[in-house]
Amino acid sequence: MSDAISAYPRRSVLAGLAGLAAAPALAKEAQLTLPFANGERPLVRLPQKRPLIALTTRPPQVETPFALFNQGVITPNDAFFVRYHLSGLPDTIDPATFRLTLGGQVDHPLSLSLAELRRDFPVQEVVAVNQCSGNSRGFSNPRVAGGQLGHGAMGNARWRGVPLRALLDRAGVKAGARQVSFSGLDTPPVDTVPDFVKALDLDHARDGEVMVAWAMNGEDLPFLNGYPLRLVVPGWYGTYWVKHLNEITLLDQPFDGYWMKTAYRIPDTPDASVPVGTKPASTRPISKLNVRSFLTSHADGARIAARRQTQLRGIAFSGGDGIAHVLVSIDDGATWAEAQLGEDLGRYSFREWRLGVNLAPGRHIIRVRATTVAGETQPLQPLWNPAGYMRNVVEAVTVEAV
Ligand SMILES: Nc1nc2c(c(=O)[nH]1)N[C@H]1C(S)=C(S)[C@@H](COP(=O)(O)O)O[C@H]1N2
Ligand SMILES: [Mo]
Repeated sequence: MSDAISAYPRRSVLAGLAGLAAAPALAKEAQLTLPFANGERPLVRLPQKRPLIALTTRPPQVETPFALFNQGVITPNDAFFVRYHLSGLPDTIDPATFRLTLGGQVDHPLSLSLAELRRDFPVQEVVAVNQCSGNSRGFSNPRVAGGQLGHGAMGNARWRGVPLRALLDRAGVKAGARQVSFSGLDTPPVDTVPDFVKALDLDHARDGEVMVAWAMNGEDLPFLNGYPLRLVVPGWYGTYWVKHLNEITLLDQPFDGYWMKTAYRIPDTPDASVPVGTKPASTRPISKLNVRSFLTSHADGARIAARRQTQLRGIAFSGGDGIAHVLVSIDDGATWAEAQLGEDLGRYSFREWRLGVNLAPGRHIIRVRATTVAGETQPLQPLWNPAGYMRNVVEAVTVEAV
């Protein structure tokens, strides 16, 4: 067995976090401009990360430069986005003394070391997209409050860990249990800010796919992506993917903490939207990813050789129904051609698509539209909600053939 625990370069994590506390780790590397008003952003280098697009520094929040998504369907660990709500990050986590507890409505409460977790339970892997609910919020029109993100608050990785169901079975869930809550080691800066706790219905928690993961793309989780353990909820928005997970609690009633009851809620309408500028009459917790697709091979404003074969390429993904097809238009949506799909890494993964095109000289507006096996597709006009969640409109990229 690869003993990644003792092999873990603990000192480098500690050193990295010491660096995080000291502002110079956030020294500006360069600038980059996202394509909306006030989109100027510094690139910063956080521990274990290459330079990424800074949103805030306390807590650390960075998104992935979009060009990276053209390099492959797996997002490298050092390029994976980082999102936190609370500034109280743990500054040291000792893998030798760390414990994951599982309590509440169970017959046998558990307190597991990392070694026990890896040794005593089945191990499973899934390739899945972690996407923030507010990914692409900066494109919302009219603008809405919240982190003004481009399209880089998403990433696709191979996660390895223990199915949550195995832990629940070991603890023995009591008959009255209804929900499971998840809490990590990060803490609010002041008592008035509620701790970051999320919850899933018991049936979802024990579906065999929700995982407690310790590895990402074959390595320990980067510290800022949740070392040593995080929840992985395939097909659901990143908000449920609790990092530095150390406390799982079985509840006999729905969890009503701030991060479920007040935050991360969407209009309770079929497409989670409301008319622009209005408030929803009622809301529900955000849940499953909607279907999205992107052109990654060419950025807005790119110049392409005219009257030659050009390969367009990109990605598509959904909340787990699988991508049925991807259509591409090079004439702003007047006509569409079906792209070829790349390797299938599973229904929660980014799926590559490719299409060869031959462009006449001039400007071309390229649009990409994915449809799932269940028949869900992307809207041609943007949907709107007050929090700017779940953007999945068919995006447009203008290129110039010369
Ligand atoms: N402990 C903890 N886990 C957390 C959060 C947090 O603030 N604290 N943010 C959540 C949100 S909203 C998102 S989008 C994902 C982002 O995961 P990443 O930082 O690994 O990219 O982490 C989730 N897990
Ligand atoms: Mo998020």
